[in-house]
Amino acid sequence: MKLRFVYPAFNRHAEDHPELLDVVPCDEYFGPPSLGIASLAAVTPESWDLDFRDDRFEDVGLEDDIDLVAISTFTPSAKRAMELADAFREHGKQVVIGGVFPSHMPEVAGEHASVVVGEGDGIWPTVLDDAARGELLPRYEATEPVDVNTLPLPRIDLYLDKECDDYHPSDYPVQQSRGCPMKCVACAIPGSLGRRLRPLPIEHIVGQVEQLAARGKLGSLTEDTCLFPGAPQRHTREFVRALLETGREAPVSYLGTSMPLILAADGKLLDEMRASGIRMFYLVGGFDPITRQGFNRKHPRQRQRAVDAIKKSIDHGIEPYTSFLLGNDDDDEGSFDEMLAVADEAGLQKAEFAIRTPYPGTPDWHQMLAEDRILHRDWSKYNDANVVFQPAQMSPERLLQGYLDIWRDFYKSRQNLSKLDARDRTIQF
Ligand code: B12
Ligand code: SF4
Repeated sequence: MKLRFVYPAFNRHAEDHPELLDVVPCDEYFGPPSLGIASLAAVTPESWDLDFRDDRFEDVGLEDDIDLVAISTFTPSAKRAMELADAFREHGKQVVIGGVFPSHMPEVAGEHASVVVGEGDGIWPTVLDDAARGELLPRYEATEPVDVNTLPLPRIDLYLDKECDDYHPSDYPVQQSRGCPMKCVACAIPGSLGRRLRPLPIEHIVGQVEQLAARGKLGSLTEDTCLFPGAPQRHTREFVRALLETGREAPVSYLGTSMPLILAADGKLLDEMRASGIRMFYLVGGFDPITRQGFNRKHPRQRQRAVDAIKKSIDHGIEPYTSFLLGNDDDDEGSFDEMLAVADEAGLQKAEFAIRTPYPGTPDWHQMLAEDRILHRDWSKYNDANVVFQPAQMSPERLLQGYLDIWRDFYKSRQNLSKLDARDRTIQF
């Protein structure tokens, strides 16, 4: 039986706004897919002959002889995913779709394909058996959280083997855990990967890093949950010590976290991270009280905490690449300048700017729906580079203009970044 995984295309910031390429002195980063396909491929029985197509730069092969097409999508690629599902069905193929978007919008995705809701790994063999008999159900639901101790390493080779002149990411995601018990307003994870934080075994995380290092790649440590106080931080310390034991600079591009977690982190752990070779934090903004309130001149304490978090990271030798989310309800037209002022005061070198987007499955989505503030459901515009909701304190047009201006204004005084080496001057936008 033949199985084809498909990763649908979506627009990044610089594709929707090419003018950004003229004002940002960094190289734009064409990133890897999520680990969704690599994870499912790893639990696919050998009786299936599988391959993978990346719709962003290659033909998906509608005419090919395939028994099952498996599409993985998050919201920015959902429109394209559903178009592809329709096209494959028109060519007589069975199609199943999974990922963050179908997990939260099964009734929408279900008009185009069989849908898997939630973590796919556990239910995948059942889906494959049904497909082999030509009897796919309209919907599958992962009822039990996957036991992370049983997970094989993701088949990252499927992605690496696709690299070409136009597509050669330097890093690939490494998962340290599944699920999260928090309810951050802008986050879709508790809804798609479950509310229980399940750390992966240290050997598994090290194994993910090593299989990338063996192919000359870096791992991006994507889970902000790894710096939660208590057991998660201890788990991370153990992982960092395993990196230190190798005696070489860790093949890691960045560790994703947030300002409150940096402030709460044990300074010794940050030093050990730096010693192991972790050189950058990806500081996600807009999910926590500091970045939701710190830029409106009404919460001086939160503003100061933002400055302190960036400085603490710099003091420990770890570059705080910061993602600012624009358009929170507390933000007004003065917030753009406030963000720039905080960045300058704290000595920030690199940042990205994203427009708040109420993704389906997040508390933000439910709030916007209840307040009738969703402007449209063109999912291809749900990518942090367009305004899809009615902001509380400005017009959608003003928010979009503020987003374009702040990219320009932030990088105006940082044009020297273009002289850094490729690793240091590359950012994702
Ligand atoms: C790596 C990553 C990326 C990569 C890859 C994107 C992608 N396709 O997911 C890149 C760097 C491109 C990216 C970009 C963005 N990302 Co991102 N990203 C992640 C991250 C950190 C890890 C993804 C991952 O590997 N997860 C692990 C795998 C195993 O989980 P999974 O993909 O969900 O797959 C499981 C299930 O969903 C399911 N499944 C998945 N596919 C399929 C397919 C089939 C057929 C089946 C049966 C099942 C199935 O089974 C899998 C195994 O259990 C996640 C957070 C997270 N922890 O998941 C955010 C996340 C996916 N990103 C998110 C967002 C919002 C973005 C951005 C839009 C904004 C931003 N600032 O980050 C940008 C794009 C902006 C732009 N315009 O360029 C949101 C998505 C929200 C949503 N509702 O869609 C997430 C969930 C973060 C969050 N906290 O909410 N991201
Ligand atoms: S943003 Fe991080 S801490 Fe908040 S719910 Fe999502 S994964 Fe959990």
